[in-house]
Amino acid sequence: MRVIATAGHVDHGKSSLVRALTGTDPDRWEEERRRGLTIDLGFAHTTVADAVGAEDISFVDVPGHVRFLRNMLAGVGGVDACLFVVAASEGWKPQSEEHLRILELVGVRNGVVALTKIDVLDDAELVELAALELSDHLAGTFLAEAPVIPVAAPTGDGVDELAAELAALARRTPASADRQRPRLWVDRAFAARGSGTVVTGTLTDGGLQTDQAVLVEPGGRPARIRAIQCHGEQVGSIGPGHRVALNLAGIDRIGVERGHVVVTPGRWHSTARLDASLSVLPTLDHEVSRRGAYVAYIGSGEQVVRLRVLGAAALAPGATGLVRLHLPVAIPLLPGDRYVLRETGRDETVGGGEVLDVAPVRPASRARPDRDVDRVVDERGWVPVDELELLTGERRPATVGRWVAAPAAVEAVLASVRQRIDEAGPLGVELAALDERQRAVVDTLDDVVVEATRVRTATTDDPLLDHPVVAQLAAGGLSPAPPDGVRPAELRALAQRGVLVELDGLWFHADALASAARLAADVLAAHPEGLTVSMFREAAGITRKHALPLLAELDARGVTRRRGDVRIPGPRLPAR
Ligand SMILES: Nc1nc2c(ncn2[C@@H]2O[C@H](COP(=O)(O)OP(=O)(O)OP(=O)(O)O)[C@@H](O)[C@H]2O)c(=O)[nH]1
Ligand SMILES: [Mg+2]
Repeated sequence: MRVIATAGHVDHGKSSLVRALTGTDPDRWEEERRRGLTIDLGFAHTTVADAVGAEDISFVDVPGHVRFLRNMLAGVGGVDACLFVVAASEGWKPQSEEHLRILELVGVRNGVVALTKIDVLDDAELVELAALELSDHLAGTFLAEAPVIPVAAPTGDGVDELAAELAALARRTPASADRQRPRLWVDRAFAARGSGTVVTGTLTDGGLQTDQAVLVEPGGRPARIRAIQCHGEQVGSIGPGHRVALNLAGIDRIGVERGHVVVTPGRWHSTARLDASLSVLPTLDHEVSRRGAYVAYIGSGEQVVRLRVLGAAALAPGATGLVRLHLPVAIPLLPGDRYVLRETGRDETVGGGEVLDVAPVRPASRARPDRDVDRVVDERGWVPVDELELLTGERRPATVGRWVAAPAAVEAVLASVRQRIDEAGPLGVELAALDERQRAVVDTLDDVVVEATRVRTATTDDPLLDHPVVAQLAAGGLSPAPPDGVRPAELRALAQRGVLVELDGLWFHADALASAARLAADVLAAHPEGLTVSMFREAAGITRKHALPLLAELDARGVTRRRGDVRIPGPRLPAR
């Protein structure tokens, strides 16, 4: 399935072609049919075929009249390709030019051209001439190499050839990718018969299914998908790249309108401030600065924006530069989304571009946005993996802990940790005294030793660490025999290194405390009412002699807390 928008000057025969190809009149409104004019978007679908095979296509039929340009802009947001229409009898007209520019600005890269009304000319040479003139206008644009099909809607001449070219177009146009982050720009919203709200739009970037929880932006309004229709048929689920109607439960029709967006929770970053590129149309007769009343067309929406040119005061016609846009509401966007900028005072299309940063951190005076994910990481220093995906659309493996971190930012934290460890000497630093980022970089240091709850500099030649008493106490677990064959000074030094612990005159390996803490957590999970000494003794298989000092130490370390005869979880109780 590919979604194809029509485009071209008013009255050049767009809707007639859609009707000839699909059997459906895209002009839905009585007023449109009476006036013979498309006012709002129309929709139709069909299967077209050529010698290679059949393809399903959906049309979004747009109005050509300049007064309804905003409807045209709402229609071309999520489409895959275009059917560009020029009447041979009329030639190139203002909205031929403007629609072509807009299609380029919104990123459409594939299309077929229909040279319509050849029956009016009724002269092969004149048609040939019209085709030549047309190719001059298309030169240098994305339609330069597109097939041009002469057609006459009333006689049906050329319609089969056009259908075949549309099949080939559908095949060479890449399908909307499934990125597991569905987004549907609403182009129509109405109340369903019975109950609920129905929205329609072109679904991109991911699939949806019935009963799924969704958000309607702006405002993050929760709703549930009650039913999905694709081309009038009820379906349980639908993939990206389709024209879709959603029946939404839990949200009032009032307040849902064209330009709103349906997304899934947690998969999109909504923003009211963004950095973007701006290519100014070469035909504009003035430069673009922050002065002006601007409207940005993004997706199916129309946003009044404030604009600031970055790194310059103004952009000249034909130039491409950087801008910061401020929107009145936050909408779910990603770098790579396209927009068209219009100036409402002069009622002209100014240009358009690509979203580069959906959450700029630098002030406008220093911002130099681009699509580079490394730039986002550098500017932020530390970015959680999930957040980076929301900001850039790209999922990268974590470089440290749960973060993608900039090398310079990691260096800074490394330096601070190293200094703390060095200053602490052989005793080392309590891990709990470090923050989450510092703990994450400790794991990347190869010349430190993490022992139980402490980290210290690795002393490469430290014969004491090989002392048999260490292994002897480790083997003793929670009830080790008293150390023998070791001098008190050696025991003290090992205690300083955090290898051994002395509690009430009893010696333990430092790991014994970690196991005691885990044991306490296990017993507490089974006995939330509290841990008694005898419970702990039985679980550990030890006597009071060892149990009492171990429990007292757990209290002291905040693993447990004493409340009368029992102990309850403390802030440092290990997670199970
Ligand atoms: N003779 C002739 N008339 C055509 C042809 N195509 C369309 N028409 C007529 O031209 C008029 C406009 O056609 P539409 O299909 O409504 O044109 P449109 O491009 O959709 O117009 P808008 O949507 O308002 O921009 C209608 O009266 C059509 O019957 C054609 O190939 N030959
Ligand atoms: Mg029309």
